[in-house]
Parts: sequence; C-alpha cells; structure tokens
Amino acid sequence: MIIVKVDTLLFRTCRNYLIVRIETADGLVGYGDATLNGRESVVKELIDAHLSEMLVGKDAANITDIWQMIYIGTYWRGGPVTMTALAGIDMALWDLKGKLSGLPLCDLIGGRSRKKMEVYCHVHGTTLEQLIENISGKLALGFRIVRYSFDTSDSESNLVFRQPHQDVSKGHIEIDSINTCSEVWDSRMYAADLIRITRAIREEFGPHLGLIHDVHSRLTVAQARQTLKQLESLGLLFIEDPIDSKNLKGLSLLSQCCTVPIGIGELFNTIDECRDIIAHQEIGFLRIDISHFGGITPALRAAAVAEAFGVKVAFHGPSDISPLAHAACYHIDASIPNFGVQEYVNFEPEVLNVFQIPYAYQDGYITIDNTPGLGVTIDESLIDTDSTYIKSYLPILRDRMDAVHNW
Ligand code: CS2
Ligand code: MG
Repeated sequence: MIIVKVDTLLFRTCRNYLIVRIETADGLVGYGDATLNGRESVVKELIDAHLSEMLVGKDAANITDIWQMIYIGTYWRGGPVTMTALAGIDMALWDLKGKLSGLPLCDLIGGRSRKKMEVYCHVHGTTLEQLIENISGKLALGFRIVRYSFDTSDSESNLVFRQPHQDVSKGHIEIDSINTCSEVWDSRMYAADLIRITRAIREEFGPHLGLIHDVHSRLTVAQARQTLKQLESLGLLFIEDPIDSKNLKGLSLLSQCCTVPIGIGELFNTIDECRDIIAHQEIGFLRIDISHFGGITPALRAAAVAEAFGVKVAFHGPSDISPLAHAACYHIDASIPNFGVQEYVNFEPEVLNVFQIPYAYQDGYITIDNTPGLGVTIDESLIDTDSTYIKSYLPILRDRMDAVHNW
C-alpha cells in the first residue's frame, strides 16, 4: 500500500468541507475529514505545502509510524490547525487499511461491543413554549436524549442573547462576513433562564428524558458553581463546557462542589490537554472531536485512558465536520467499552449525495453497516473544488459593555 498521491479537496456543499484523499500504488483511495470551521484553507495549505511530501513513498499500512512522524517528528505539534490536518491524514489511512482488508473500521479496532449507539440531537427554542414544542417533535422522532438551547430576551432593552445551536434545517451557526458577526451576550440573564427553563422542561417531560445543555464556555468558574448548584436536582445527563475548557483548576473546583456531570473536550487537540481531568475523574464524558484531535489513532488512545478512569466517551459530532468524521465516530462508538452517547446531526440531502453514508438513524439509535474502511462512498463527480468554497466565520460575542466575551 505505497502512497503515491495526497490531495486535498476544499469545497462547499451547504457548508465548507476539506477532505484528504490518499491514493496508493495498488489503486486504493482513502478519505479523511480535515474540516476546521472557518479555517479550512489554512489546514489545506499545511497539508499541501508540508505534510503531503512526507507521505508519498510511505507504506499506508503503518498508521502509527506515520502519525508519530507527523506529530512527534515535525516538532510543531498541537493546536487546532496541525491536529486537524493530521486527523484528515490519519482517517484516510484507516480508511485505506479497511478497504485493503475488506473490513469496516470497527472490526479493525476490536469488533463490535454493541449493536446500536444512542444519539442525541440539538433542539432550540426562541421561547420556552417553542422549546417545549420542539422537544416534543424530537421525542416523536424517537430521541430519548436532547441537547436543548434557548434564546434569552430582555424586554427592557429589546436585546436577545442567542446560544449556538445547529439544527441544520434552520441553517448553520457560521456566517459569511466578518463584519456582521458580532452578537451580544449577558451571562447573568442567561444563567437565570437556564435554571428556569431546565426546571420547566423537567416538569413538562418528567424524570426520564435525557437532558444535555452546552454552556459553550460562557460562564466564569464562580458563575458556573452558583448555577450548577441550582441545576443539581434536575438530573442533567451532563452539562457541556460549563467554563473555559482550558481552565483545568476551575474544572477541578467545579467538579468538587457540584454533582452535575461535566462533558468537555471539543476544544482539546491533544491528550496533554485532558490527561489530568480524566485521571482525576473530574468529568463524566470526554467529548473530543476526532477531526481536531489528530484522528482515529489518538482518539482510540484517549478513549482507553478514559476507560481506565471510569469516564465515558461522547465524541463531538457537530454539523461543521463532515459525514466522514461522523462515520469514524460511530465505528469507534460501536467498538469501545466506555461509549456513553453520541451527538448526532441529520445532514442535508445535498451533503448526503456527496457523502454516501454507511450508517442509519432509527428511534434514537444509530447502526452502522459492514462497508470496508470508514464506509463512506464519496461521489467526486459532485464536488466542485474550484469555485464553491466561500470563507465563513464564527460569530464574535460581546457583552453589554461591548467587550469581547467567551464564545
Ligand atoms: C457545539 C459546536 O456541537 C457542539 O457541542 O459546541 O456546535 C461548536 O459550536 C461548533 O463545532 C463550532 O464550530
Ligand atoms: Mg459544544
């Protein structure tokens, strides 16, 4: 399986995607996801200008050696750009190994530990009434766990404080111009609403609905301690990113004072950043993003570390990584003993024409078939790499005094 060609496909189908395509001398092609929201062209440049020449001539079967060569060997390790580039390459190598052996990824990494994987969806409401109605809609589709978000309105100042959410039917969180991307935020009003709304959801739907809320690092440690204390009796499955996820001491304080399980990880790029919080059992769920954490190889290692300390895995699964990465998550979810739950998005039909997926949703669970490798068939004839990419941006949050706030 000697690598003869490494290409990057940067294109837009509903949103931007960056796909790594690795070809071997025996004519096999493997694909990996290297999409990094708002930074795709930088990741592409890193692969095209520096990493691809390190791969040509190597045996694609030696995934660990290639991973170490790029991670350790190039010295400049870590960070979202480098680790997303490496993730795209790593996924493509695993895809190739699966295609060569005729086995799906989950069989290469130990086989299936479960028949189906429980998933949760995003549900948003601009008002409490709308949120309750939308949750009912998700329950009717079979979901037993929802990640709820809401807008907080201040009638006095006519301001609305929005939380990020990504129901693809309602559009994406990212926007097309850096000049229009500022949003206003008030943590005090939000925290009060979080308690009020969570209580109302519990009262409406009873004790069995699985509830997840993503704070998206918008609270300080002090605010989070106060808020989570009041959420304790409401039985959340987990609270995501309650504070800045790089504030490890803060996480330690929070986990010691509150019983709400913490889920964290989408901003981590290497195991160094989360080793201690796992080992100290400060989190309930590890939520690393396979596409931004260097790929399948380090995700498996991190999952094994988590297992040793009784931490479950709940991989980040947003709409801003491609169905290829989602397929990789489902394969790992199927295999590892400490799978917790998986974030799920339903991609638009146009996206699923390009990425033909090996997995299917039914009644709150995902099943994945035995197609070799990651199992995603990519229809390259539908990809227009020349003209479709449009630079996009994440919103920048500002508080009422117009100072930049954690997003
Ligand atoms: C979110 C993400 O899914 C999540 O948990 O935090 O949607 C996040 O905002 C995006 O991936 C940012 O690109
Ligand atoms: Mg999140």
